[in-house]
Amino acid sequence: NNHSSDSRGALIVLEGLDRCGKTSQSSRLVSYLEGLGHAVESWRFPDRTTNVGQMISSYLANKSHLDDHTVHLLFSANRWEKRSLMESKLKSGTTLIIDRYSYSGVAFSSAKGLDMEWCKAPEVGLLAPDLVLYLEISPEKAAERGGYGEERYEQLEFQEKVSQSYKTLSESSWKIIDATLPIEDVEKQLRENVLDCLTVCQKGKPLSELWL
Ligand code: 2DT
Repeated sequence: NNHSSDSRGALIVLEGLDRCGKTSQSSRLVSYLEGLGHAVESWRFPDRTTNVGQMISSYLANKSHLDDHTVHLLFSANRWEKRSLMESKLKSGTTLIIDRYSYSGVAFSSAKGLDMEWCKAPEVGLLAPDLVLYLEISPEKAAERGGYGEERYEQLEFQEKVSQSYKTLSESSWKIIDATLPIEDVEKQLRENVLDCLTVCQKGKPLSELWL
């Protein structure tokens, strides 16, 4: 491993439908990287701990009602309020594993019928991920896993639309992982892709901004 202090951390994003396994895979990934001696943190969006995040959380719990455009901009603002911390962590060598990012923002809001270009606009200038790992699962299979909660969006018909939006949004650089494989196989593929990405970042790949 190259732990020279001048190499930056990598910005790694996990995306996918609800129940695709993102959250448990991201914590496994963080433990794995820690075990290898990397500086790494696990983040997630929405970050419900901020004031903006609390507004989002109450909306998701159906405790408040907000116009679709308004909540879209809150999700974006929730990323903007973490941007400078994100940049300083990365520059000081910490790798960030992020559970959902701008792609969730655009996929979920456009699934409600908002224009995709309009949805992308407030994300312009946020840091671009070095790697997007998409955990692919059909909405039907995800639903079979059970455990959809009570939150807004956790319904099959809506997840079908989100799945379509992700397809429209997906870029050739995304690593598409079959999320229906056994947990250990998914984990192995994630590890391989992440280690490759860390190498590229350590070699001096510059940080860039959305929307690429
Ligand atoms: P979690 O269940 O992962 O906490 O997500 N969402 C998320 C959006 O609609 N826009 C966004 O920008 C982000 C990051 C996805 C809560 C829900 O919020 C949705 C599921």
